[in-house]
Amino acid sequence: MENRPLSTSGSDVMRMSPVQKEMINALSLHQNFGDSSQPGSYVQTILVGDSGVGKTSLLVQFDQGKFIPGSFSATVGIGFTVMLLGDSGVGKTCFLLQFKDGAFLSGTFIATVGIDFRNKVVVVDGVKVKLQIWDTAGQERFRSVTHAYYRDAQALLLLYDITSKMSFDNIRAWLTEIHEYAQKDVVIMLLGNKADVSSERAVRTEDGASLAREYGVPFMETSAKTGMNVELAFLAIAKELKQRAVQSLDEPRFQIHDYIESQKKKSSCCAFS
Ligand SMILES: Nc1nc2c(ncn2[C@@H]2O[C@H](COP(=O)(O)OP(=O)(O)OP(=O)(O)O)[C@@H](O)[C@H]2O)c(=O)[nH]1
Ligand SMILES: [Mg+2]
Repeated sequence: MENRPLSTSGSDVMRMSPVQKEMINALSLHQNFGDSSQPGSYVQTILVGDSGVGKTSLLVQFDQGKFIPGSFSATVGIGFTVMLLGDSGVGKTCFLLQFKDGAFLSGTFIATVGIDFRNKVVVVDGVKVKLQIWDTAGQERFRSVTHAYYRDAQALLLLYDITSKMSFDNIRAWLTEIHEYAQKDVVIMLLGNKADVSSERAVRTEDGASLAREYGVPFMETSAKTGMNVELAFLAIAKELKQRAVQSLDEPRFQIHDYIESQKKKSSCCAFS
């Protein structure tokens, strides 16, 4: 397949062909997929074409209503699906919004119904990696809906709330469920969210770390409010998935545990330690 010179200009999207515009319309229809609590009602659309024709730009234009100019970097694979899991109220939706828009929604808590999704393109080692992030409802009554989506996820971010012992105690049940429904080689990361609320801490950092060690998954504490470690969690996942997709022999294997340990910010206070 031909590789075009590495440049794309803002006028590319301005000069969108009728076919491309039609695709945007079709994609919009797909996004309004109606009752998101119904498994199987999500329609997947795959953008195909030569490297450099503008597939990722088209997706970003559709998703964010803007064109990001700058140097072209090729996309790895057709994108990866990341699922957010954990009890209701641990902060999954806020975590996703912080990553996607850099914003935090404080105030009234609106529980997610069924499942929702957002796209984000991240650049990892000079290549674009598309993440489709599924935000699931933590409430028990939506559990069967979530089960239907597990098999399509390449990575799972499993969250608990450091101010809720119960959300931490339920992590074992979540992991059992994951082993039952998810792909065998799914990338899992355990996250102790709301690390900014140190005065109400109910789960020690060491307890999170030791549970993660027991299951052999990476761990860190995060805050959807301050943004602490939010981007790092997704970047580490993207790096791992990208490495799996295009592993070159001369490249040393990416070590997600080491990467996280070297990059993560620790929460400033820990009530029990
Ligand atoms: N202080 C603080 N509050 C947070 C944080 N993350 C989420 N919250 C608050 O916690 C509540 C629940 O957040 P959501 O993101 O809606 O929870 P959820 O996990 O999506 O819940 P479900 O959709 O029911 O599964 C909201 O009131 C948020 O404002 C955080 O990192 N720090
Ligand atoms: Mg939610």
